[in-house]
Amino acid sequence: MSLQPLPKAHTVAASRVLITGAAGGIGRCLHRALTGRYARLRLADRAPVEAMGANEETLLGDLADPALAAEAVRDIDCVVHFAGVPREAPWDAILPNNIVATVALFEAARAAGVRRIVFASSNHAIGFNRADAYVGIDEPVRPDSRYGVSKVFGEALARLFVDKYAMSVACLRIGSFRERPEDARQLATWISPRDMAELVRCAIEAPDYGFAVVYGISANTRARWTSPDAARIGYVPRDDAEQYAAEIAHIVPPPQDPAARFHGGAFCGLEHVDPPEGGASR
Ligand code: 15L
Repeated sequence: MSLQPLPKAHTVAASRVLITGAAGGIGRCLHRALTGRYARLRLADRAPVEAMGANEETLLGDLADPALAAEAVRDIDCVVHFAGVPREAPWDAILPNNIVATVALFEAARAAGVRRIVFASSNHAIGFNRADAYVGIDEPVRPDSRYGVSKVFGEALARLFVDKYAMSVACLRIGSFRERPEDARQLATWISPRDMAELVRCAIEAPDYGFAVVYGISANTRARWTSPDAARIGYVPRDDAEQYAAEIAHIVPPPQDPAARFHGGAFCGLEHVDPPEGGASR
């Protein structure tokens, strides 16, 4: 599916947008979709990014450095924060990249008067909820990994910045971002590139919404995550993983595997130990 740039925005509150993690998989998708849409698009990453238009700037460096974070947010209306380690990793990777850098960026944004942040959270913030139950945004968080803990941390930071500093922060609990879904779990968790770009566009452009948590999934027939806040930012997904069901519905882990029992899939199986017989049940 080729992704066309979205048409230019004429009447949006945020006309100067920063995307962090712009060289990553989702970052590149957002860049392609949003190029030309805003008065300024700044693209930050530790890896080089190539500008696509005259109104684009690139910034190379590590956001855990407060000076770099301050430079990244200067004269920006909306920060779209997708930088960080996108998978499970040791603490010495998660702490600097997903926690220290997120704090540095949020604090820099606040100090610079930025009013809005779009935060790339993840379904792994709730991954240890049982797969046979629907999960919305009021269930307790149950991270399934150190990576998931970093996303819970980011959501808590977001809540603080909304309640204390009256900013708008959207936490997008992204599911499985792929060109097409690859297994039975992703029939529920998939988000297409087109819907991903639309979700972020909505979070950038909607009127002030305070704190919002929205699952980043397409309009999947088998979806098990519910997003009442989606309507508040105007997100209406268009794709549905179901069209691929015949090819992939048979790709399932064994029923006793944690990957089958919990929402977070394979992340739940990593280092997983079942409670002893008669112990606390999950
Ligand atoms: C994520 O948060 C990861 O970044 C991605 O690699 C996928 O594993 C996805 O979640 C998922 O749950 O499928």
